[in-house]
Amino acid sequence: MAFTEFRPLDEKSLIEYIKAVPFLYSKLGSDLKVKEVGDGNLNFVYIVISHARYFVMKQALPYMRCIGESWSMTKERAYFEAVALTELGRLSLEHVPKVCHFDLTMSLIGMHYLEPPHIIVKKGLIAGIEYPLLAEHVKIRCKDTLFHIPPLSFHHGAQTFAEFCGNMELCRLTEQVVFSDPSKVSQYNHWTSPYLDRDAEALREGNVLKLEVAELKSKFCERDQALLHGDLHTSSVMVTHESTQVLDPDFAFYWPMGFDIGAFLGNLILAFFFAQDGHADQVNDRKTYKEWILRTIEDTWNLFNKKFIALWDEHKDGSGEAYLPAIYNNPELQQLVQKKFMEDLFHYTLGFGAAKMIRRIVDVAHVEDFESITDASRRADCGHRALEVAKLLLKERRKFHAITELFQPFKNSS
Ligand code: ADP
Ligand code: SR1
Repeated sequence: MAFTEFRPLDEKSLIEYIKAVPFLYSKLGSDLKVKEVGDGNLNFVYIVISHARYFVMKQALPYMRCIGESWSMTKERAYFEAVALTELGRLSLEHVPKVCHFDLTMSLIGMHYLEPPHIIVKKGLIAGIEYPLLAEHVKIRCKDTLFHIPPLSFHHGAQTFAEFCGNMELCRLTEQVVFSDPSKVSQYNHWTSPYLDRDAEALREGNVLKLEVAELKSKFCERDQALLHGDLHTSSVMVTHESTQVLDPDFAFYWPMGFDIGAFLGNLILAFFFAQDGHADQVNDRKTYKEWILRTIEDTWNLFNKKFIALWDEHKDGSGEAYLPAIYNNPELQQLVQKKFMEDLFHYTLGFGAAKMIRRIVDVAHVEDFESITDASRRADCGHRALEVAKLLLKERRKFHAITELFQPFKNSS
């Protein structure tokens, strides 16, 4: 069977495809089993098992998996995911699965299989598993990919930048679902009704909130600061106790860097409320686990902050344009500049994180931590409390100077 035109694959036709592609056939042979395991919002993911090895094939169809054909979406997203996996993998080799095959016509990526016990972080959080190296690894991955921005060091090329400008449809989608849909009536918005009806209405009516969201959205649209993953939530990361792997960067684009760190921290804050309060029972009140989540949130930011400054110091006489040594080579001024830069980044991180929390409670794409709480009133109670915290972060974020200040009230009450 020739695969010269796009066609959606299934478990059977993927085997035909592999047999028809010499590189894959030589690696995997013909005695194959295939299982579709996709659980994300957008794409289809197949685990291919041959006697010799496991492999992953991921196909983008011209619509969104979680909605169906009524929400069409470019299948070219697979191209940007493949380029982003390669580029982000080049910057942070140990934390990204390797791409081994890409077929533009079929919108199909072949990549290394992350073998068990790798598990999606979100599922680990629901199960109450601690990952001692998670904050350290996310810090490494973030500093590897985020430090290389023009003002500080010239590492990303104009060609890569130009390439990602083609990923406009997914940019628009992010602008819509993160920054606009929660503030208005939108076709696919949903929440735990009737419990959260009033909360959803408050989001649509709050002028102060809308002002803050407008500022964040402008910043998001205007600032091409660094190549981001673009969707760095806790379902985009697979972990074991020793390994942390970031996958699924089909939303990759040049955006303000606080959007990636904010997404990760925002999702951990959601887990603090949902996965823990919503899933606690008489056997396990999850108190110790909640403490670990808070520690991971604090460590992720603090370790990243420290490493970022260290890299900046190391490169202060380098090719970065914004802080020329001839002007800023004075330790006191250098410190002031760094403090201002990091504080600004911190405030945007909190703002973006809060916007991401809100959208997961009221827009089209919810999170498993939340959805898996079967009791609606309990789920709504967690959602309500998470929304209150997200709104506070949106409005008051500039008053916080350290991440430890954020969680003081929860440390006393958790
Ligand atoms: P989507 O783009 O639809 O969000 P994901 O990239 O998140 O899809 O993948 C969906 C699921 O497939 C993940 O939750 C994970 O369980 C599995 N998966 C994806 N890539 C790999 C991989 N390289 N190794 C093992 N499992 C994977
Ligand atoms: C309709 S929005 C679908 C969502 O799924 C992806 O994981 C992104 O988070 C996107 O916003």
